Amino acid sequence: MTTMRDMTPYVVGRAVPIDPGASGQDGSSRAGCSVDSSWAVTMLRIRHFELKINELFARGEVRGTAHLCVGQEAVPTGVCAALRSDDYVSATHRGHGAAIAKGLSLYGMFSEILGRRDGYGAGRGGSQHIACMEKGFLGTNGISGGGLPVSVGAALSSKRLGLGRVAVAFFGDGVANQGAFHEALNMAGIWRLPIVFVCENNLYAMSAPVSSFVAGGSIARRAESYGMRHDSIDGNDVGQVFEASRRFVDLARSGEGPGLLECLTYRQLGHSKSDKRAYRTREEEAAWLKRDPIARERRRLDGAGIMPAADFDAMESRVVAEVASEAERALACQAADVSTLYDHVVPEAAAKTCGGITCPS
Ligand SMILES: Cc1ncc(C[n+]2csc(CCOP(=O)(O)OP(=O)(O)O)c2C)c(N)n1
Ligand SMILES: [Mg+2]
Repeated sequence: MTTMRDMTPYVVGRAVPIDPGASGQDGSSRAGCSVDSSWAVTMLRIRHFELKINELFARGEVRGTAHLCVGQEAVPTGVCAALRSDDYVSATHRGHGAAIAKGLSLYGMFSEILGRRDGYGAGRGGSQHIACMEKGFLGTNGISGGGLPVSVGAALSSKRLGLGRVAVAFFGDGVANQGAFHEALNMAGIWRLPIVFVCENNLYAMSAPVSSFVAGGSIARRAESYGMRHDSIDGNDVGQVFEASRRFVDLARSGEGPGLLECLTYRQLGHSKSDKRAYRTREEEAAWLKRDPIARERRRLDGAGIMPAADFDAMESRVVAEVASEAERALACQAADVSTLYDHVVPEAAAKTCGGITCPS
């Protein structure tokens, strides 16, 4: 009998792009590297936003749950740096980083997660329902895989209306076996849509290691079945993520069809708030901490003579102060108005007695 341990190990190497001419660059190239510290600032803002949410959660200020992307910051940062501001992004349940990288404000995000009126959904949606159409941010999503068809629709509208916009769909490794994933890739493939599917492969779906649930040993290579280019890269190297994203986004925008980019990364904290992380070892965690994307960018900026480490640390302190002050502002904001709970959900006439539930007025 085959046990989980006997299974083919997950391929953590580079997959072969289907169209080497179009996307066969060496991803380790630093040619497109940020010459300033803008990627570092974005990653620091994501990191300290998430740590603040963690703190607010412990203080009982955040209702429900929260899924934090500490350790994965290079993926949304590098991908969104390759996008135009009017491009579309759909994110996952672990989507705060994507929202920040797409330009949403820390204040609006804190307010939403804290259930305040100034939140992106007036405080009604929380962590899993943060969206901002003006920024092309189609939403975080509590349904695993729920964002993929949404981004396919956005890409279809862009193509049909000739808008020239590209859609990105972030998804976790745990989504690669879902019907929505295969349907979305198939539609994008047959219609040659301007979309890039970005897998944030953090090696686990809750407690399940990716090697135990991906038949065939590679998520990236599944793209071949749908006739699209793919690549598998180091998702903790923001420069590499940017380079690969730029290639895929540019090809999609110029009518060359969709692609799947798999970014290998690691979530440093638990899946959500009550996770003791019994399914992985402290040694494995320590090894990945050494590959922390922010520490790596700090070393790169220092080594390249762009920003000395001391200046980086001062910049980080400024980000910490900014995050703290935005959180305080959001805490001071009025709580969501419960009587508006059904706004935008059901027609106004039915709102007050939706499904027999009386909406408090
Ligand atoms: C359709 C659906 N099935 C199951 C869940 C429960 N669930 C929430 S997160 C998660 C695991 C997701 O793993 P992955 O896609 O790898 O993302 P990660 O949490 O690692 O970022 C599951 C199964 C869900 N939210 N939606
Ligand atoms: Mg995962």
